[in-house]
Amino acid sequence: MKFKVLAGLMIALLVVQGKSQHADIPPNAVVPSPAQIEYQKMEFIGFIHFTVNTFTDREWGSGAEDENVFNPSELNTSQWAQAAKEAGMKELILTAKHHDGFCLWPSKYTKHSVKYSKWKNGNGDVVGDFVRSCQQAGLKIGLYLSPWDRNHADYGRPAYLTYYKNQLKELLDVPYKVSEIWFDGANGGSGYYGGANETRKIDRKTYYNWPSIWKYVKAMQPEILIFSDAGPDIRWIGNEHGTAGETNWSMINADEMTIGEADTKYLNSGDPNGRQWVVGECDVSIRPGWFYHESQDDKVKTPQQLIDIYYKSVGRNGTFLLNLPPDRRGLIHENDIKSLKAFREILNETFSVNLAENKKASADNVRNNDDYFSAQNIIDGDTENYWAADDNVRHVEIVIDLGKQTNFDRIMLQEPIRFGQRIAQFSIEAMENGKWKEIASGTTIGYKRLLRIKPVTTEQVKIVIKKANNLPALSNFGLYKASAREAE
Ligand code: FUL
Repeated sequence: MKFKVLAGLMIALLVVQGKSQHADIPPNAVVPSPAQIEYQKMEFIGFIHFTVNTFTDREWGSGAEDENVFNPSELNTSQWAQAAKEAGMKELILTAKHHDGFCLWPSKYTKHSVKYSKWKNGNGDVVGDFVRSCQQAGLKIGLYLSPWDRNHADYGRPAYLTYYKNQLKELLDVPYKVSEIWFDGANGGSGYYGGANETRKIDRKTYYNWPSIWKYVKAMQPEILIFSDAGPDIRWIGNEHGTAGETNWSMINADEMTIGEADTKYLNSGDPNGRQWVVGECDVSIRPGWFYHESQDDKVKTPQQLIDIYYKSVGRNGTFLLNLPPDRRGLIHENDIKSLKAFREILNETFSVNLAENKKASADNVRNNDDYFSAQNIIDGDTENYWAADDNVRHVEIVIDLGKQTNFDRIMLQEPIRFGQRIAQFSIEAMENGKWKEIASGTTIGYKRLLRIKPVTTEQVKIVIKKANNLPALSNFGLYKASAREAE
């Protein structure tokens, strides 16, 4: 009896609030975790490559570097965080330890760290400073701890794994949230190895026992997302140019892969039949190298090059991870900041006005003919609600009436990925002289798809969904006019 009264009250409350209850669409078998959805929504994040290499002018340190070479003159992690924030990045990932083994925090387990350098007389802690600066700027925190360690005497033997786990504990068993941990695929080979100066090969399949490391990491940071060639949460996109495939599924069969021996083509496009949701992350440096080299001061990517990468990463269902390597002062160089700023301005100019917003949308199929799934949902400025089709429908046309002749050259589509990734083929048409004409086409959409086309002027646009692995759904659609500066 009590239950009935309570249920009645709850229904009354929903009615008063003007809400009705609807069953959402049935999800696919493979869907992202809430943390993976949050991750994709960030779109743009940053990498900081900084270590002894910055001072020795190398990309991979040998492990034999004298700790004293690490001596930034004006290190300011707030400057990094500020630059990242102003550029619209939502997270920063720092190389706490790169392949050379030098630790940017005073690790208890080695003498190869900031503690044994001249910098701040051994009292400095770059990781600590970095964490505080990210927190102050409202950025999520990510850490890179190279599995390969060219300094450590035990690398290649079981004892090194104890060392590696101890380091993970130092970095992750902390009272704040670490959002991402980066496990690089480069592994084994020549190194200093405590003076042995030899080549050490490891068995990539077994040496690290990755599943046990992942478990260890998640016990300390339950919501952390783990990056590697093979996930389990975030996958490498298969190249270091920051570009996802034109077709990019968020699913792969990660459980069949070996970290460090990945099939880069497979990673680049994902797998429509993949059993795990493993988001693609598109990493690239703003300079030719991952570490700062003075000789590359005039080789910083232009704002236009960065924009191009944005379309090929975020615009292809990936996350854009851009590296900003601090210089020997410990600051992100002026040239990099200048390019980054212009990149953000151009993006803002292009995407500030959605020319389709609040126009009229109608679909030839709306699930249950219910307004909850109305086509209008894709252009109402709300990215959470969505349009969806009936169970057996795979081909749908949605017409957007813009009300007047409108000129645009950028198109944006989004799927409500919490239900899985569904659409496999689509095209966009425009009404020209009383006839529909195809102006763009694509395969996957996923979290976000951006298309660049030649300028079109029309009053009506049509989205044609041609193939999907389940009933199709869309959460957002946009038409934009690119900033003239995109082409500078
Ligand atoms: C690679 C590393 O070998 C590079 O030095 C860099 O850290 C890049 C992001 O990943 O595998």
